[in-house]
Amino acid sequence: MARHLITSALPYINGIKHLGNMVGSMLPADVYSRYLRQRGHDVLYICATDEHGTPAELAAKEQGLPVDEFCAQAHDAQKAVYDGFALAFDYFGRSSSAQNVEITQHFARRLNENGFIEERAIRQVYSPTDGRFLPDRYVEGTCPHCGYDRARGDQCENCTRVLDPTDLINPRSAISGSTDLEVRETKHLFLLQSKLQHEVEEWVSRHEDDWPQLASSIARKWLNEGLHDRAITRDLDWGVPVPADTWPELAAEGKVFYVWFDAPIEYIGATKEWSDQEPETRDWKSWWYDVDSDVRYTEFMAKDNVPFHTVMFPATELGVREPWKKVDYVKAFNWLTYYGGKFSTSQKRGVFTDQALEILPADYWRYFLIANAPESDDASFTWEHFTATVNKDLADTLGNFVNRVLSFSKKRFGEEVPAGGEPGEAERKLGEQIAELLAEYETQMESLQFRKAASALRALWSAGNSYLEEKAPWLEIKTDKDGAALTLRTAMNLIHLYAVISEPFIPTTSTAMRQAFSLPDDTATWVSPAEAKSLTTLPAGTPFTVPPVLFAKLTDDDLEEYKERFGGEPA
Ligand code: B3M
Ligand code: ZN
Repeated sequence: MARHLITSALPYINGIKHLGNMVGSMLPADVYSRYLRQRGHDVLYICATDEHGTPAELAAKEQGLPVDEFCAQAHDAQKAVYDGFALAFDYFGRSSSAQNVEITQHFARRLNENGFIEERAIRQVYSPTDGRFLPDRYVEGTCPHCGYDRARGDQCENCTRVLDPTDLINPRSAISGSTDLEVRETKHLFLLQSKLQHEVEEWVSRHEDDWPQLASSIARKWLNEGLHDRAITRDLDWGVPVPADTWPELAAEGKVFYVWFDAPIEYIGATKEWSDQEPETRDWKSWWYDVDSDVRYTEFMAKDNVPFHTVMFPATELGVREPWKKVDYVKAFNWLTYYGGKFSTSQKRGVFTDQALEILPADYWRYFLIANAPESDDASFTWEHFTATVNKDLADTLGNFVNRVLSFSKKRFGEEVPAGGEPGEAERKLGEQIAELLAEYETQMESLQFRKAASALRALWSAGNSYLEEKAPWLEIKTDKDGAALTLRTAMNLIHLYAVISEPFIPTTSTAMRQAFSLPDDTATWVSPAEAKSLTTLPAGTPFTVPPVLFAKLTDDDLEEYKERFGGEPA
């Protein structure tokens, strides 16, 4: 079996993320990782907080903390939320780790030896009021491309174009708001991406046919515009230091690498953090170095991160001239909007992941978000849609089925899977339908089509409901007790099957469903369509308990309360 390396875009350290961040990177990566692990693959799912750069410094300043202390606390706070969402990372690291510093500096030295780094004097925005240079997000102003008036010096949030602080119209300091800015000369390292254009183009053309359209079209657009040489160092206190052995003068001036230079390298750095904890059993290099076809590498990210992952990071990896693993598949997402407007961390609008968990357990969110993932287009979050989906799919179709079947059977047959009856035409038809839908579910999961996978899962749950309605064991029992036992036993087999196959979406509920049955040696992590067909995994006589209601039905009052708290209209 192939080994699967999986990463999701590293969340910036600057604050708790909103639901849009969750659905565009970490959650689908977790669903996919869980699925592959269940299918018996060797999976390594790595993520980390992205701790350098101006976002970290600005957020620390806002909280009045030294930046290292701020990062340590904010890392733990984010990790706690991800645990709450049941994200099963193999490792969740920190880009400020010693491992990342080491590998980032190594990459820079190698790029330099290979002639892809050059020292250049550039003109940079300097603020006399703040007494410092203002890189990246330290400058805000109007985007020269789309006119958005809160564009940041590194990228315009509105049109996603990557910017240079000197591009901004009417620039102002993000620290003091001062518009008294000047441009001064300073020395920085440049990555000569223009020299790597052809190699990157050649590499992209070998992969883009496999990538989703969203990823390949963005990569193409960037390549067509031509790769520009980019400054990869900054005048900041916090970051990976420029190594003094190679650039003594810049190191003495305290220059650090640009956050987008070291952040993707942290995918490797975090793997080394993981491996350093148990070096006897975990080998980071066997995932990253000289392993081309042995490892399949899938990255998850929102569309604004695509240029960095399809073009710039590959350019870095190519320029290093060492056999570092490059991405095989880029799963990119559009935006999840909040009532058609933007979710925004910097403007604190929408539902944040910690707040979401205060309201309802993770499985409600996991299912809703993946079932409505912004895959082919942007998708809009509304409370109306959320509560309707929870009620229909989770409370009615799945939860109610489980409770109805188990409570009724317990009442009429006691606390063991009932014996009696022989499977007939209805069970044969059901088995075939289940096998077919399960095969469809597997196909969609394997092709990372999350919405379609969710539809297939929902259809599997619905098939159980249709069967139950058709057989109506609550009527059957009056005339044919064995028939009712068969129906309930078959339905319980479906519940066990649902427990296994729904795990990637709703892991906590799946565990509760599976634990309802005391099935000896219940260790199978997956059920193949052929096995599922017979619907006899769970034999008569298996003891069971009725779990508490799996999904609460949300009321009109709940809906009103959510809208009141978060605002239920476009911004
Ligand atoms: N932290 C941007 C973001 O969270 C950035 C991703 C880094 S991935 C190497 O959207
Ligand atoms: Zn713009």
